[in-house]
Amino acid sequence: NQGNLAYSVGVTLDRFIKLKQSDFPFASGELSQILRDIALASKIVNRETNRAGLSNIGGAFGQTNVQGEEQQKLDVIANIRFMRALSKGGEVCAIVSEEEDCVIDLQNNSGKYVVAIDPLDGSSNIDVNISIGTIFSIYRRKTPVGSPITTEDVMQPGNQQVAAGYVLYGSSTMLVYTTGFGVNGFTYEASLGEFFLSHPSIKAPETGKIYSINEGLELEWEAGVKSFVKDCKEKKYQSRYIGSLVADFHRNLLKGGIYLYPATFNNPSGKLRLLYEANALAFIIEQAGGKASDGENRILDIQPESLHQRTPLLIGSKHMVEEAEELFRISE
Ligand code: AHM
Ligand code: MG
Repeated sequence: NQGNLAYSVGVTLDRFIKLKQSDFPFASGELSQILRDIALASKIVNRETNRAGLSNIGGAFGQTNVQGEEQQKLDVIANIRFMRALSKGGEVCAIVSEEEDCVIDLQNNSGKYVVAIDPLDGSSNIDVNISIGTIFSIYRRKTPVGSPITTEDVMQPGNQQVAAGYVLYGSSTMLVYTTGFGVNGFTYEASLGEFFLSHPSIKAPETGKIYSINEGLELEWEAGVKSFVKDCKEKKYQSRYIGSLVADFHRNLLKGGIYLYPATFNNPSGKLRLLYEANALAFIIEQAGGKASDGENRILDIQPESLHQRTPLLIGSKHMVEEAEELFRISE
């Protein structure tokens, strides 16, 4: 097993990032530094997550975030940790976060990179010890270094990402990322405080037998979604839905499957956010050989128009996403 071999050889995330820096012809090490900063913050969030039940920091905080959803205290903590990690290094000029209404302009005009992040996704699962995750996208700014940031720097389509990744706080904590040269996964060894390469060159199975969708919304689905899910049932596929995007995505990435959060009658753009949820996972799935679509268009080609824009999302094994798109088309 290639994964175990790499693990026993003991390639740490830091070493791996360093080794891979040569993938970028003019790399100055800044992108690598951002990845290391994110990894460090995720170790702290991992520690807080593991202690959530003990230190009385789980549970509603009595505040709502920008989308009017209940904000858990751990969301706030995770947001603070990642903001701190990203603002201290000097490489980043602006941050978009699920937990922040507006763009965070770090007033650091010499920073080359923009980061979009969902610091802690799947927050309804925090209190019940179910997997949660962090999702991040990194872009190079469009305007010249030294000038103030503009909307153009922040509102880039996903196809402009230079790196993206997620951290899964699950039965093991994992960090999975891509810089556009394949996808690699690292498992956290808590006693050593290090992420080790455990899943080199992840490839998404071209097809699978798992479908993940919130079936409680069936009465709100359009005909195409109904017919795709019916087809999955006729083929006796497995239904698996955690309600944590990172966890559902990660399982389907490794085992083969599809995750759907489609448009519904009440939410014609679905639920998930383009900038800091869909884009990162779309970049990763494509790098692993899979597909991500809004039912019609490639997620990575959608031009964002607002910071917290939502998009329907179909993501996972290539053939399954294509099949869903086809059924959506003919059911219109
Ligand atoms: P959040 O950003 O408020 O945590 O919401 C995003 C989450 C995803 O992790 C998950 O896939 C989805 O919402 C589940 O939504 P639903 O409960 O409607 O099925
Ligand atoms: Mg989220």
